[in-house]
Amino acid sequence: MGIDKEFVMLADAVIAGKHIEAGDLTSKLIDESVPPGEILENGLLPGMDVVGKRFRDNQIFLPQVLISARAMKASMKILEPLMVGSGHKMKGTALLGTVKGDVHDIGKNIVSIMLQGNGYTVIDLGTDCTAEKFLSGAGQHHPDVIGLSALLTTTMVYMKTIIDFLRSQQVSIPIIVGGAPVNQKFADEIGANGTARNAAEAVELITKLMSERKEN
Ligand code: B12
Repeated sequence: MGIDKEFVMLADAVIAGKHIEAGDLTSKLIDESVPPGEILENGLLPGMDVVGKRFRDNQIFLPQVLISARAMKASMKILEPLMVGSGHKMKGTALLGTVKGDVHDIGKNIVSIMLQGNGYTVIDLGTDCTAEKFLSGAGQHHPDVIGLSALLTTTMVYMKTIIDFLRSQQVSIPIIVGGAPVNQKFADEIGANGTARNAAEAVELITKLMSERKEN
């Protein structure tokens, strides 16, 4: 069977929320030496994209989205160790979390995996994170960058609260923001040090911010 057909089958498994099938297809593609990044880009993300559009158009409802998310996560669990790699010198530490009131974590987890795959250490605070949680995470782990994720227009506004709070507590490291509703204009308005539309761009942004910090 052609790889393209298998990508379509994987996307379909995510759309239908078949987590066992999604896991099996992912393992099969790995066995066929397909790079994990391609499995993510060509199978999982297109599947989740369809889910998002159907949810937006009221063709499916929350339970279906949840089982699709579970299928996506079953596959990501297999891809993650392969994408993260090991043994090489770490470039820096990123502290990531989804902001208060928001439980969406698939995108943040992909950013985390891509960063780790590119030699960064990631401290993941999880979802529904308050400003205080980011402050204590920063104090404990001394990250080089903090990344805030939000998927809801109602929770993205809390990003400004977090940034203002961290700055008031003398946390001066770069803070970046991301998630589907976030754009450059919003990032500028709330005083973030940058934003990225996807995980690959997030890695580029963080690498750029790190090299700027080293220069100063
Ligand atoms: C899956 C999903 C869910 C799942 C989440 C499961 C999970 N564990 O994450 C569940 C079912 C729980 C859910 C719940 C809800 N959801 Co929902 N959900 C989605 C859906 C379909 C996909 C999101 C996703 O995972 N996308 C795939 C990932 C890979 O993309 P991403 O998150 O954008 O991440 C990428 C970039 O944004 C970026 N990025 C992400 N984070 C960061 C961070 C940094 C620092 C950087 C630099 C970059 C970056 O890189 C990522 C990787 O490339 C979206 C639709 C959509 N198209 O976005 C709706 C969506 C986000 N949900 C929506 C809604 C309304 C809800 C609910 C309020 C529904 C309800 N009535 O209860 C609840 C809210 C729960 C809560 N309090 O958070 C709306 C939001 C509308 C709005 N404008 O606010 C959306 C847009 C659907 C819609 N069109 O109506 N949801």
